[in-house]
Amino acid sequence: MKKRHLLYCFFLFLIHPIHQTICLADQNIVIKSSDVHGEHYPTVEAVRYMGELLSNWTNGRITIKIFPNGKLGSEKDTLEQTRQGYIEMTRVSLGPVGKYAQGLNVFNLPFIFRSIEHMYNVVDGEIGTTLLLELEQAGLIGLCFMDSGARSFYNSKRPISSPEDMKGLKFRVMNNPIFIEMIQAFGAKAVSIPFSETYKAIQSGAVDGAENNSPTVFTQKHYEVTKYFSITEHLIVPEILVFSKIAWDYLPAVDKELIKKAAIECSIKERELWKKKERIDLENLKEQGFIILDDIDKEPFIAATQAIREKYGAGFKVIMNKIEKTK
Ligand code: BDP
Repeated sequence: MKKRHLLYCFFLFLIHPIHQTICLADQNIVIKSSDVHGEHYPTVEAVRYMGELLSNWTNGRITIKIFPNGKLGSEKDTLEQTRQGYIEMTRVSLGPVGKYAQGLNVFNLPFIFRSIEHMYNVVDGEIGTTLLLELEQAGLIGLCFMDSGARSFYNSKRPISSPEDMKGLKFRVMNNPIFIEMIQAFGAKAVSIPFSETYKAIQSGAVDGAENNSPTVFTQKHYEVTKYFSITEHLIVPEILVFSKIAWDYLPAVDKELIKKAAIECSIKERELWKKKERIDLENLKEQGFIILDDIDKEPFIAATQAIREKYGAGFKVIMNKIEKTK
């Protein structure tokens, strides 16, 4: 019985994809990496650049194979696949990562960051670096943060200038209870729907709108099924690149260092690309006749979400204070 069990384990080891990628391929390492965005989105371009760097530095020994457009599934799914070692890497929003790391989850709180610069200073500084380590107990290695701008509401029904305008509307959010509670705090309804199903959900009337940044609204063509974009900037949720801990533990120290170094270059590249894309896509949306309200008074939105920051920040007072004090 014991022997049979051992044989079975050995069989599982042989068929495990990590073993095939990292051990059997003659030292060649192919990092499979997933993204829900398309080929030319800043996050995808930046990970492609990371792959080019790794390949150049190692004479083609380490490469990245990107699966864009959500080919490997939703962010919730690819995070699980990464945790279990079926893929080596995934680029996701920090939103769905929140459930694996409660400290890191404070970055998902509405109005936690005062500006994009504030977010950069927090995530690139001691707080971000320390909190990334929290992911290890969930089977993930946090490699770097990228820019995703700020998220704002768009919908098919009416212009929104205050939380009152949101009453009775239903919005799609990412997979994290914080976002559901946030919408409820504004007096509206929320439902978590995978990214790839958002267009259809709005089109069919299952929801009235969603919230995101202009590059996403433009590239996913959500402007075709909505009309009003209110620049509330209620969330500044960074993107994150995570590696599978199972795969990571197979790697020699020298390769881990190369991957970490390339990930830093990747995040620098993404931030450059992002700035341009954000500006261009806001213009693109205007050209499509999208109605953009950019003179919103944010105070009522900030006040309505105070209880959520208190609730989720309760166990993390030191972090919350440090974030506030960061310039
Ligand atoms: C986009 C993020 C992407 C998320 C998506 C969403 O880049 O990672 O999946 O929002 O709302 O801004 O699900």
